[in-house]
Amino acid sequence: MNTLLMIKPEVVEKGLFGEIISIILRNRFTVAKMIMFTFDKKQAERFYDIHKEREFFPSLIEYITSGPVVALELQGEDAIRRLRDLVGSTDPCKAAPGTIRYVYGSSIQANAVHASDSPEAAKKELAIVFSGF
Ligand code: 3AN
Repeated sequence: MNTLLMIKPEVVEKGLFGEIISIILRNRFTVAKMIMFTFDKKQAERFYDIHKEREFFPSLIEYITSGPVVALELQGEDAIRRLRDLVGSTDPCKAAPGTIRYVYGSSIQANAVHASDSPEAAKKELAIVFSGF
């Protein structure tokens, strides 16, 4: 099952998305699709709908629509689990050294990247991001 990696706006703005793509490629993932785009509000609300009752939801939507993201559909052996391991904990302060969020994350919200956490999430998120491609 393929998975989604999304490089978040603050990393794209700093011009660091190439470093993250290099890490991905060096860890034996294959890029099936890649796109740079800016979420509109409706698309972001659908993407993060499981969090819609959380107090941080409005702030999360504002942040994720604040600038372009780079999204990659990745394939590879055990891709969903391996990518989550490589990405690290949601909170960069708790992420293990060597993980992407340990190196590039700034806060629990601006945590550098998103990675699908289950086959169902991957299917839904890939459909939202790559609809029409
Ligand atoms: P993950 O991205 O590790 O799967 P989720 O699904 O719990 O983590 O959270 C989705 C996104 O919501 C996070 N990447 C982060 O940007 C934001 N988020 C999660 N928890 C918080 C929080 N306590 N405060 C602010 N933003 C949060």
